[in-house]
Amino acid sequence: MPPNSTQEKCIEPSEATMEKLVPPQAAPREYKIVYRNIITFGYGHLAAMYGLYLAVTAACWSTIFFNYILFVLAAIGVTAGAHRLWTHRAYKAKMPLQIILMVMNTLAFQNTAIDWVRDHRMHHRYSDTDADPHNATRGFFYSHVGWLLVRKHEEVKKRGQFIDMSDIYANPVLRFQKKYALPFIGSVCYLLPTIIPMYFWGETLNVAWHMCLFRYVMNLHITFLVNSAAHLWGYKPYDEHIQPVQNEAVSFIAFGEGFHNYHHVYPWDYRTAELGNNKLNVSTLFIDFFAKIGWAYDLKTVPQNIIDARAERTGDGTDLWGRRKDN
Ligand code: ST9
Ligand code: ZN
Ligand code: ZN
Repeated sequence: MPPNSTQEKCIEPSEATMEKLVPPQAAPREYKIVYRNIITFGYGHLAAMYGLYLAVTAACWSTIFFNYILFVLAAIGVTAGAHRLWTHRAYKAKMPLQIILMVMNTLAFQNTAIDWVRDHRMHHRYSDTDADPHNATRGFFYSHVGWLLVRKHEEVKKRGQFIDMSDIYANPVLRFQKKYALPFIGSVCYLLPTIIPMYFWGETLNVAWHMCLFRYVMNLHITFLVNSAAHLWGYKPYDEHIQPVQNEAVSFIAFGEGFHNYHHVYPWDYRTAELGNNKLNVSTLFIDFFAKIGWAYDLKTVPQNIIDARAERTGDGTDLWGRRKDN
């Protein structure tokens, strides 16, 4: 019998149907290994370790300082850009700030921001299930880096079709980054950070290249810890029924992104934490600075009484620093 439109409708589940069916958590699956990624990640890690060795034994101070600045800029390009602005729309940014954040985000090369946002919106909608690209119920290694070494679970691809990405596909700054991904990311993340130390202060190619890779791999692993450690080890002051946790160590090294129990309860809060203005939340300070000069606006937060009531109702009895409230 030839297919007709009624049959096609039966085969293609609607968004409403998808929403009703909860994806399984870590159902048995066959991993399809992507050997290209094993090789590139393998090389990247060996080169980064050599970069660390050269940083200690051979690099100019200017090269070390330069890479540290790039590390900070790249991190904020992920936290304030891809994460808080583009994925969660937790604040709005004028065009000059969007361009600055896009360049900083390119420095971090975590795929294009468009693909990053798509995966991260899936992560929030289907947290810790097979439709979450880095499903932490599959353990530390999978949620940290393993998910980038295998083909994605079918649940991600199937349900991902229904994620609303219209705002992102319409964003000219992000379309530019995607359209020119190869030359643009190649230049901003690798080429310029290698050439600048050689040209301006006479660093060797060997040191400049390997320190560039060390900085890049550090940025990656710190980001990965939000997907792994901040879904596995910590406390849950806001909702004890979900897997994401508050992890202070991750917050400190990931520029304020380790208050992850809070973030999964209130993803639209631009601070990603109950208290934004503290030393662990450099990304919030960055956004606050641009709000002062008018380039960032409509910063969203959650009223304190709502946070307190929710913590009282569903939290595990700790405060935002992990201390038991009844002590
Ligand atoms: C990298 C990733 O950078 C980093 C992400 C980190 C995320 C962290 C989040 C943390 C929270 C925030 C905290 C920030 C803290 C920052 C602190 C900083 C110090 N929805 O992907 P493909 C479909 S890795 C809908 O190839 P495969 C779609 O049709 C480094 N649909 O899947 C797509 O086609 P198209 C650099 C989806 O083939 C098609 O599937 N990057 C979705 O299974 C194919 O997509 C690399 O090395 C979705 N979510 O391959 C590359 N996903 O795109 C690594 C897929 O045309 N990645 N579809 O629409 C890969 O090689 C591949 O993605 C793969 C899977 C092998 C992992
Ligand atoms: Zn998460
Ligand atoms: Zn998020």
